[in-house]
Amino acid sequence: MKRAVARVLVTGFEPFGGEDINPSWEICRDLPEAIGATRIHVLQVPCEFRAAIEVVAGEIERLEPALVLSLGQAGGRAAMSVERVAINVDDARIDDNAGNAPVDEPVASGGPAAYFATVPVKAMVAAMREADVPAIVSNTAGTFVCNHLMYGVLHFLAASGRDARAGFIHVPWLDAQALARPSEPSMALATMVRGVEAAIEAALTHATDLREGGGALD
Ligand code: PCA
Repeated sequence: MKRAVARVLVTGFEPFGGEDINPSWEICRDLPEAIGATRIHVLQVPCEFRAAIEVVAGEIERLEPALVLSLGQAGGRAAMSVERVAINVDDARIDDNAGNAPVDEPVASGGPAAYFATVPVKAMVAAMREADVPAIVSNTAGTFVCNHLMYGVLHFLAASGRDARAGFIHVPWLDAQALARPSEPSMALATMVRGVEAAIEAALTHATDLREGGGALD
């Protein structure tokens, strides 16, 4: 019998908030087509409540990936931030790209208060640091479209009985974006790409998470 090739779906967002680019999508564009025997599929996601989840859920149904890793821009953060948890709240400070700004609404009414990432967050952080990429476990993905998508993907996978693992990494400004805000931290695209590759490898090879590491960059 022919063995199915394992697939990973990596998503990045379109630009939002007045930016011309979104590092999360720039990373996707630079990822290799495969890591070992695993095919890497990338998908650009609208920065819109609801539509973001629908687009990714549709691609999950099409590809049946073993791993779904979503990326999002978190300007102002200094390190690659592997999110531990997504909460059942939409609370937008700015409009999404469709002009929606929900306030204190559930992502899924009747859904659990939160989902933990089902990827090994500490192993991913350790692997990124091993690759010389500053990385940290983050305990909040915010309450905008990124948290919404992370929650929505984990909810979709759980509700549809899929055992694919899912996680989310928030990434800093790209160097080019920081030219206009020189006192804010930024990272080179190649560094972020190297980090995401290391994180994917760690997620594929660690069935359970490490017991230490991932906290403060000390
Ligand atoms: N970052 C936003 C949404 C899209 C993105 O790239 C967030 O952190 O919610």
